[in-house]
Amino acid sequence: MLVPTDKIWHNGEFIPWSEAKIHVLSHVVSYGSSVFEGIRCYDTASGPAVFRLREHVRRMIESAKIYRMEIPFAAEQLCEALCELVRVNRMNACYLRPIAMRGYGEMGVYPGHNPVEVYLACWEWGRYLGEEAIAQGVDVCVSSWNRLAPNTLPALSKAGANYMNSQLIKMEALTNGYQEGIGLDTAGYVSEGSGENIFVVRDGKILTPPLGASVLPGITRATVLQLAEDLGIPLVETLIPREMLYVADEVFFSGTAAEISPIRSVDRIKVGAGRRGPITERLQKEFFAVIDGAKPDRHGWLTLVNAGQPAEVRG
Ligand code: PPE
Repeated sequence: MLVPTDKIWHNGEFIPWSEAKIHVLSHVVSYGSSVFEGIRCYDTASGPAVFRLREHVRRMIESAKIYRMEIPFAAEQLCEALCELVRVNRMNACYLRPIAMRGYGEMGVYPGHNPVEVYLACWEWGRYLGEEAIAQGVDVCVSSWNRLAPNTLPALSKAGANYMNSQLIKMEALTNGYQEGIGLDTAGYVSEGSGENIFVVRDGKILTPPLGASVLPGITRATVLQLAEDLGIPLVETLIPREMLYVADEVFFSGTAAEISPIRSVDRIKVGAGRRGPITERLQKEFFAVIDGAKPDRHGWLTLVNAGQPAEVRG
C-alpha cells in the first residue's frame, strides 16, 4: 500500500497529501490527457541524491510538447521544486512522480481551454519486480498485446494514456503466472516491457531495440548504453526478432522503478543458464556503485538534494 508523505507540490505551492485532489470532470479523467515522470532519489553518503533529474524533467517537458501541452514552469524551476519536495517531506530514498495534466474547465476532446495542472509527489518505493528480482531474475512472457503502433499514441511521450496498453500487458502476464510481459511492436519485433526497456546479450554483445520500435526513451536505457561503453562492452540498437529472446545468453530489463533486473525465463524457456548472467551482473554492479558512491559520479548523474542548504538541513 502507498504510504502517504506529508506534502505534494501543486502549481508552485506545497499542499497536504490528502488535499491533492481533482474534479471528476477534469479533462484528464475522460481523455487520458496527462504526462508524467518516475524518478528515483537514492540515499547516498552525501545525503539524498536524485538520479538524472535534468534528463527526467526534460523528457517530461518533451512529452508535453508532443501533445501541445505547455507546462507553465521552466525546467530549472521543476528541478528545484523536486529537490524541495524531498526536503520538505524529509525523505531519504524515495520515488518522485511529477504529473502534468489537463484540468477542469470544459468538456469535449479539445483540450486547449482547460488549465494545465502540475503536481509533484513522492513516496517510498521498494523493488518494483519483487525483492528477489535484482539477484534472481524474473519469469516473463511475450504478451499477446502489441505495443503502440507508430503514429497512433506516440511512444516517445510518457503519457498517462500509453499506460492503458501497459496495463493490458501487465495484467495478462500476472494472470498467467508471470512477473512481467514483453510487448512486441506492430511489426512483430521486440519492443519493451509494460514499464521497462529491454536488452538481450548474445556472444558478449548487447542488443536493444531502437527508439523506432515503439519504446519509451528510457533514462535508465541511456544509462545502460553509457555504462556499456564505459566498460567496453559492445552494444547495438537494432531490431530484435522475438525468437532471439529464446536463444539469448542473457536478457534484462532497465527502468527507474525496475533498475536493472535480469530475466531468467521467457515463455517458460530458460534464458541461458536460467539465472542472472555475467554481463547483467557487471552492469548492475557498475550502476549501483555510481549510485551508492562506491565509484565517482563521473557523468554527473546525481543531484544532491541538500547541496547549498544550511548545515542544519544537511544534517
Ligand atoms: N518503458 C516504459 C513503458 C516505462 O514505463 C518505463 C519506466 C521505461 C520503459 C523505463 O524508462 P526509465 O524509467 O526512464 O528508465 N516506467 C516507470 C513507471 C513504472 C510504474 O509502474 O509507474 C518507472 O520505471 O518509473
